[in-house]
Amino acid sequence: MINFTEDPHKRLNPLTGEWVLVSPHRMKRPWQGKVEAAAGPDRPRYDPTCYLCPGNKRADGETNPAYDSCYAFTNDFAALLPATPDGYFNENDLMVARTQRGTSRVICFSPRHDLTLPEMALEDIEKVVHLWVEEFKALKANKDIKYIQIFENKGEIMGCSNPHPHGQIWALNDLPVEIEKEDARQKAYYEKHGRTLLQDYLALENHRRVCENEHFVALVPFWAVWPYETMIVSKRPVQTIDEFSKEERHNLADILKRLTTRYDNLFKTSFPYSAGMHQAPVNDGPQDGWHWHMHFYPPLLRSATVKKFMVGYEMLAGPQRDVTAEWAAERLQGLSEIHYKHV
Ligand code: H2U
Ligand code: ZN
Repeated sequence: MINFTEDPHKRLNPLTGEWVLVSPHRMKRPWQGKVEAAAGPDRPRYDPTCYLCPGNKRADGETNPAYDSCYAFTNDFAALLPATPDGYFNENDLMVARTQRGTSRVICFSPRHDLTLPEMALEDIEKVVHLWVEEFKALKANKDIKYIQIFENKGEIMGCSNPHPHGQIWALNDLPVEIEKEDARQKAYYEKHGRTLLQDYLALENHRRVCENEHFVALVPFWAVWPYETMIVSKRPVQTIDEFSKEERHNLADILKRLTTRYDNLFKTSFPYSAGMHQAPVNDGPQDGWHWHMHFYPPLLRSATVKKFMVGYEMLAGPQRDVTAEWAAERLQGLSEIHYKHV
């Protein structure tokens, strides 16, 4: 037996096989819980110096079209290049390297410089979902590509270079580290049980659901590391985003808007995070066990300005948290789905 609100314990992340140390008794420390709105100045609808705004020149000299919904282009400073030849290096299994090939796309969510996902109209978020699907399909058509990472890095605190609402897609000929872990765990679970790991987790998880609609659940996973970490999981065990029906895509836009609105309302600030989808590898045979989901990793702890740092024990030994996943879920459950700027 574990007293989850008293006993220090560790929790297993079944998707990665990693553990998080939870120290719930530390929640009894004096708690200020104050809401300091980080006073970011209101941004203009259009910024002539922004390289993502419609009609503006980018750093490499290209000009964005006068786009009026969402817009994708190949990253001018892509981390991966399409023509890198195969290369492998191994010195006594101690110095090992291999070349990586692929591409990187930038996705502008909106022509409006001043918006973010939660502030965008539902039908405009739906257009972003459709664009993700189109991009995914186009990237997958290249048989060299084995994995497609769709993500958003939001907020200065996350090192995001530009406040214009945007995300990225990196596609490459190999499986990244996090995907390798989830790939092995999900496939092993499926082999043993004949159902996906997340299908069975969803069936168990009632406590930590934040919000849901017909096709998706947003929840704080039992094994969350970041204070307000969440996941969006599809109710249907779909492997990749292009398998979603029109109705599911609409529902994905809905759950994205609702979850990110709750996030903004938590500290009455444009809530920073790194978020991204995890989905099955492509062009690499059957992927039974893979279940589409999206992770949100927000760094904020107590207010708009107090950030959690993964340092000390966490850097050297393993992740740790004080507030429990249940506590965080309860706070997120209690928030409005009307954006604080709109009330
Ligand atoms: P992040 O802020 O999430 O890093 O995304 C911005 C990306 O936009 C970044 O990867 C690219 C950067 O390389 N970029 C361009 O492709 N063209 C530009 O003119 C500036 C930035
Ligand atoms: Zn802009």
